[in-house]
Amino acid sequence: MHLKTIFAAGAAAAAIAMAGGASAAVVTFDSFRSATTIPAYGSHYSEAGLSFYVQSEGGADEEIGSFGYDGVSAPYDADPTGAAIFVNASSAKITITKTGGGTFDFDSIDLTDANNGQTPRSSYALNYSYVDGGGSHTGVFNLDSLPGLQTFAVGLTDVTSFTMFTGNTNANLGPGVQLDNVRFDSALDAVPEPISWALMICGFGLAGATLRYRRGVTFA
Ligand SMILES: [Ca+2]
Ligand SMILES: [Ca+2]
Repeated sequence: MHLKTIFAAGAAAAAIAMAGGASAAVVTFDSFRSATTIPAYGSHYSEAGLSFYVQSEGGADEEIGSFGYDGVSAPYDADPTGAAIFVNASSAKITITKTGGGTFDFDSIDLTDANNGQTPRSSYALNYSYVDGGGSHTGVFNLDSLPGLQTFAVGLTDVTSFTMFTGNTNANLGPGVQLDNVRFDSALDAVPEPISWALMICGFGLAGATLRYRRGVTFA
């Protein structure tokens, strides 16, 4: 193998090992697709390392639903080939946490109002709050009134919990919501996995060997 090739291989192996500190994932909710009806799925759902918990703002359990079926509700279904979930209860909240505890980096989420633009809403402003290493914060997703999902870049790191407030009553204006494609990075602890260690040692070893060889040639 040519020296430059060896050096590149070593550097690449080291880079792969360094990149092993986080794993990107996406929650698609596609397991909600059903051929027959609109099921209610209870208040808890977990997929790909994230957990979703739907409650009233007072803390009582609420239901997750999905239009993900091949029936008359097709215009309401924001993901025609898979499924999205909806929460349309009055004054409900959807809390996202890392399954099993810890923090996650929240990259983006796809949203539309609960009826996917099929009926007018009193508001399209979806309020949220979240907790990260810097404390509690609030914000608003401003949804459009059109059918179809919008992707909202969130770009938050080290999030402990992220809560969206569905509103949809006069007392608490809001769109209800359908959500899909929650993209996140699950920060693995600083300790690399064994395969990463092997790649890193291999990478640094090759790089070191290359440098030693070059030094030998130069100063022989
Ligand atoms: Ca989906
Ligand atoms: Ca929309």
